Amino acid sequence: PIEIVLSPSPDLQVTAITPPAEAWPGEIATVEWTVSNLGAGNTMATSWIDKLYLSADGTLEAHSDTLLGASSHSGALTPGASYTARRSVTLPTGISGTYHLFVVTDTEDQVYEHGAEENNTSQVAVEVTPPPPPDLQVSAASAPSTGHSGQPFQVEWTVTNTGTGPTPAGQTSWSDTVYLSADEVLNPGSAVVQETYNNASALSAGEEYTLVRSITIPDGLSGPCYIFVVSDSANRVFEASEENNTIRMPIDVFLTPWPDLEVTS
Ligand SMILES: [Ca+2]
Ligand SMILES: [Ca+2]
Ligand SMILES: [Ca+2]
Ligand SMILES: [Ca+2]
Repeated sequence: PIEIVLSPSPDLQVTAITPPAEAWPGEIATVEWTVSNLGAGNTMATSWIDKLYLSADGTLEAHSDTLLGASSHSGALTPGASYTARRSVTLPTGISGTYHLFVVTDTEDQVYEHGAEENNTSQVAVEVTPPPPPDLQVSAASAPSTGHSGQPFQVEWTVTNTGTGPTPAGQTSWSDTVYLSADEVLNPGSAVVQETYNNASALSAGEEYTLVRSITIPDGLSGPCYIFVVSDSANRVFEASEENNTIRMPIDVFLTPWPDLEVTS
């Protein structure tokens, strides 16, 4: 009689999941997971797919839960061997509370695991919390202390996110406005110059950008004036403080003499 012996089968399992250190709605989060072959045989297939899902409850429903990402693994696994993969995913916006992060290995069943196909899913709980707010401030600015009517001058300013969180993924564009005014206190309505510029970049906590722009003083203006630089002047970004976005610099403006025209011939 011929005895048919099944060759030993592999058994893939997700043996560890490291949830993101910070899970903020709408932001990028990094997940790490380990897949081990706990069976007695090699995987015959040398590549397969792992998928990451986010579920509001402890039951994975692949058709309705959020697919965060899919990762392709390549390389066979011998018995007892494992690999650790890492992937950055974007969490859905507008969620908060306890969620369940599921990792499923060999989602397309490329690896034959004789009788051990049902244990390929693991999960960890993830606490999704609102991110700490950013705080935009004009942390430095420079401009000449004197200027002349009708002439340009350069203003340079640095915007720093002094808050504890990033500018949110949905609030990456804002504007900075430079005003020139005779008023000591900013009153946009009476400013003689108002120029608005797009931010240079979104800012993580502690990051900054610097802009340099040329402003032209109106003809006929003279006297002590002030340059105001206001970051996020249209208030597009929700911040820890909205009251600290303005910096003021004095500038003495002199009338430019009319050119002295002479008939030379
Ligand atoms: Ca398995
Ligand atoms: Ca399988
Ligand atoms: Ca601010
Ligand atoms: Ca703001």
